[in-house]
Amino acid sequence: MVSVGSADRYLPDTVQQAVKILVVGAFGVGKTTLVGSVSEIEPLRTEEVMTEASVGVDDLAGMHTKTTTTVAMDFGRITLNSRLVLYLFGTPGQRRFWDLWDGLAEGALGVLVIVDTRRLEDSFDVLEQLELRGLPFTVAVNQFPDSESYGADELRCALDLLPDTPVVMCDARERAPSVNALISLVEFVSSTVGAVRARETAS
Ligand SMILES: Nc1nc2c(ncn2[C@@H]2O[C@H](COP(=O)(O)OP(=O)(O)OP(=O)(O)O)[C@@H](O)[C@H]2O)c(=O)[nH]1
Ligand SMILES: [Mg+2]
Repeated sequence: MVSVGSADRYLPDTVQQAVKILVVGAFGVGKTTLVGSVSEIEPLRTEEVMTEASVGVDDLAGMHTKTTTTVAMDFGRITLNSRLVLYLFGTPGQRRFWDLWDGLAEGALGVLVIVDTRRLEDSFDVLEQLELRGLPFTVAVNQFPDSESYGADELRCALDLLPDTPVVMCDARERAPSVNALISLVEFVSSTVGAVRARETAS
């Protein structure tokens, strides 16, 4: 988590636009970690210790250090440049909490989907949910030490994504690659909105 000085708690006067971004992904892909890595304010977390009730329900393979799970949401903030601030809303990964998505997604401009390539199939339902809601998204691949590395095109194909969907590599524990993933999403959303406006003007 980045250290938070009192100056960081207040938005610069230059900020003109505040944008809501949803951070989604399957169970344990690193959503809470990423929000914590990039947030300039103390992130809000709703972590609960996983109990025996989750045994056989939540697949902890490859996540030996994971002892808690998000039960409501993560919240963080990042001032991306002097004019633009992002409010990040991380969703719970476990299916039984997916009903919360609708509320969290309301008013979101775009979605960062975190994917763990060791369990790619867990991401299919998540992507389906986004397609149902028609939200623009970028895929951030959270690299774990034992993850195999795949190219962006290979992953686009495996996840059945549209050719222009951005796929970026990141390490959710590191601020710089996580911020880059968010920048990629904002650029993608801006270009999508720009293209729609251009089509509307032309017709
Ligand atoms: N090695 C490695 N471990 C990571 C990385 N990102 C997260 N972790 C660890 O993986 C586990 C999962 O991280 P979380 O951030 O809780 O994942 P989540 O997606 O928020 O999980 P849920 O909210 O339970 O769905 C934690 O134990 C993290 O310390 C990473 O990039 N590399
Ligand atoms: Mg979480």
